[in-house]
Amino acid sequence: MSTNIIKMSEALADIMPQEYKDLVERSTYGKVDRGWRDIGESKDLIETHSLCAGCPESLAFRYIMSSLPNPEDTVMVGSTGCTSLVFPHIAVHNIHSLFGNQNAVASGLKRTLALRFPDKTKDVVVLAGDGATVDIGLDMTLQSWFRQEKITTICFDNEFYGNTGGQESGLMQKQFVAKMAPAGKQFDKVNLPQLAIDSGCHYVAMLTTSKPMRVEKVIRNAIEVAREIGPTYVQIYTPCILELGKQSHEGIDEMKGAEKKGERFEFFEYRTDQAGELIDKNDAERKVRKDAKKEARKKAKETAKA
Ligand SMILES: Cc1ncc(C[n+]2csc(CCOP(=O)(O)OP(=O)(O)O)c2C)c(N)n1
Ligand code: SF4
Ligand SMILES: [Mg+2]
Repeated sequence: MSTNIIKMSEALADIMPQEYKDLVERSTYGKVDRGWRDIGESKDLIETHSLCAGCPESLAFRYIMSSLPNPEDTVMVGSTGCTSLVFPHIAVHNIHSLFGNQNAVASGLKRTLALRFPDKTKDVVVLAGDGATVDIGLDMTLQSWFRQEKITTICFDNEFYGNTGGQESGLMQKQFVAKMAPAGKQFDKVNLPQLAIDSGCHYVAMLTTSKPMRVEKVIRNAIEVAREIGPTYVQIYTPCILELGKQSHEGIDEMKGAEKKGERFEFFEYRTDQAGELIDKNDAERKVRKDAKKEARKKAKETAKA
């Protein structure tokens, strides 16, 4: 299959911004073992997206995009919210679903792609906010897990409805007061990772986006397990710096604080035995490829010297 995913109309080429040209020409399609370290040389997301400056959602998006194991054969499913503002700026096939319906849409898509392309591996990845995943879309989210759909669900957890000005969500922390939720949250954050485990997910992780390598590994694991075994769930803290009254550079510190031991976003990972076996096997294969590459580089250097 061609890795030529997005194309520029020749008639418009002379007026397209350089950013868009870079996206067309320098995406990392076709590269095995891609990851966040490719960000400097490649491009999967336009920088001038419409999120607030410094919003951690943009960081998380970038790490996820660079970590998709098979971007040329991936379809992402978004939902209404701040996350959806980025989808028009990415170089991966994507669908915008009605708010809350994302896991139902992804389920149908996954099944259709399996029928249409029986000889291919097509990954379907949902990426939606906490309001879409846990509140209005909870039924669709859980039912897709009950049905063991082979899809990955990623929730950008900013602990409220960001896009509509700050309403309470099930993932909001207790006693938090938001602009549109002045009474303060009366009960604890819903434990969705536990619900995901109880609902049949084979790989579940909760993390912040402060450590790119961690995001890369988690995303890769979640997608590869979903591809072979069944549903997976990843919850990433992407604080709304606007609501928290933080400067654009302060998102990272907020995430580092929230992932400390005992804090609500301390790193958590769960794998079923079957998922664990697959992850170990894939890691071993990756290591063989990495060592072979290292050896080839060493040999090339020696040859150049001689
Ligand atoms: C069916 C439907 N209900 C409600 C809305 C209004 N709406 C748009 S975005 C949003 C909240 C999004 O919150 P979340 O999913 O947490 O994403 P965030 O903006 O925080 O990233 C709501 C309620 C809508 N667009 N469609
Ligand atoms: S409102 Fe908050 S979550 Fe939405 S783009 Fe701005 S900083 Fe990010
Ligand atoms: Mg939200």
